[in-house]
Amino acid sequence: MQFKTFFTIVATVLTLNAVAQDKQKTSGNPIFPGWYADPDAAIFDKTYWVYPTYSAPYKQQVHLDAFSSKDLIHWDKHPSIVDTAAIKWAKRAMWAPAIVHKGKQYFLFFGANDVHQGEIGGIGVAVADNPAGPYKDHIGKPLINDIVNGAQPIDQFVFKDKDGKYYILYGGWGHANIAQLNKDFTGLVPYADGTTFKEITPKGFVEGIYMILKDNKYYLMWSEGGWTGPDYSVAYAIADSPFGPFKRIGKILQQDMAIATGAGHHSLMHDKKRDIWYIVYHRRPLTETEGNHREVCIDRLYFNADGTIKPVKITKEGVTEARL
Ligand code: FUB
Repeated sequence: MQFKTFFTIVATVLTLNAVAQDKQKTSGNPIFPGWYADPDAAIFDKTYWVYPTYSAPYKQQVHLDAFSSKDLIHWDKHPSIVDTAAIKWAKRAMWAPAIVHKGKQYFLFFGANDVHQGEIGGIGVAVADNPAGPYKDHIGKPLINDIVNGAQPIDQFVFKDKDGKYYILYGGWGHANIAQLNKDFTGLVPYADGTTFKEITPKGFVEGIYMILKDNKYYLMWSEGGWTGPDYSVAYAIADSPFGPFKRIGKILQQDMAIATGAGHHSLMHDKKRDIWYIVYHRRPLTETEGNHREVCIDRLYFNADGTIKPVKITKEGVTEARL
């Protein structure tokens, strides 16, 4: 064999190897197998965590799983971190968890029972000593049971403000409320005017509320459209206070007919060291039309220089390996 031919073969093999290795170094989408939705993502110590809804018929939604990763590529499943055996009042439809690490404990807020007025259910809170649980019922009853301001008590998000106060933002059926949590998350603290709930519903809001504080601005995000359909999506607003007013700016996440439909109900992770923002969300493969066939995916989220959010490009590749 001529030296030139040998050199070409070696170079080709090395290139193919490099390409293969590069391929391995992206998460791919979905990031873990199975039908899951409404992911709440968090970083605890040097580990990424995702807490999704188990996406199945309501009567089969009697538990929640969690997933963890050290590198965004390999994800470990933590099965049944909480279930209806641990939460006696929850019978079905355990939905959309929201995780909070406070002190030495982890609090997992969730919705249960697809509650309607006069029924038992709504938003509950469970507690554990580590992020993988097992979680126990924190108060033995729903934290928010009633329909207030037309908001179904589901899809909560817990936001820590810069003054250290914790707020619970929540709501389905097109209405969003904000209430202040007490210090040990066993109840709500009325505002100075004597009310406990303030409605903050922005135009287009359906469910799946989320908030971040960035550069002293409050970014409110939410899902629009119907979760079983292709046009489910995420929009946002920016305000100077967690109470708004929230004027809708535009969509940040939606279907891409070349990739997937029904992209919505998201959460964010911020890698502070690298200043990288990740959006974790669910979407439906192009091959599927069944409402519950939803998968958890990850992509990058970017801000413009003026603080607005660029529309997310949803991908098949996901994100690159990143150890914390
Ligand atoms: O997964 C159950 C429900 O679907 C959630 O609570 C909604 O936000 C929608 O994603």
